[in-house]
Amino acid sequence: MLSKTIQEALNAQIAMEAQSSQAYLAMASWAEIQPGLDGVTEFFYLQSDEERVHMLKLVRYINERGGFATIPALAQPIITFTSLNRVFEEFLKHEIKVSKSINDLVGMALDERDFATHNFLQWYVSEQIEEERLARTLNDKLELVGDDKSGIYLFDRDIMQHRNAAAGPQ
Ligand code: OFO
Repeated sequence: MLSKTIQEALNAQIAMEAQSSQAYLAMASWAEIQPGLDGVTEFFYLQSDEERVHMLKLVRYINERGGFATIPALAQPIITFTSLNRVFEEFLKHEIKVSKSINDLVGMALDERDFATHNFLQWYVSEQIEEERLARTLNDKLELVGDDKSGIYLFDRDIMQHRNAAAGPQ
């Protein structure tokens, strides 16, 4: 059985994963209407789907452990961006925030000696390492490219390869 504190914290994490899914969906939609960003578009549609899976895992876990997973309302994410760099800066910023939240949850599970939740969260710990690494790599690459159009072309062409290379445990 989950404690009230853990249940609330896991429910807050549901909201965060859902918000991530929404944020990446908005990035995908923005990229889709820009010329020549097919790779980036695909990348964020997939990221968005993945975040929904992360949310679902939490929903199922809370209910399995005798709690009640509450489905949250969502805020509108950022929907327009002044540049591709801004999109990826936001992506990294967001992943860092999620990692911190997962770490706090892990700490809480240990404090409460809730080893089942601690164990469950390890999957998220590994996932965040991969996602943060991927976000940093992509930001570094974009910084190198600057405003060079052929560089952006190659970035867009290769982005799915970076994603596949960084794919963590599913
Ligand atoms: Fe949910 O994996 Fe990143 O945010």
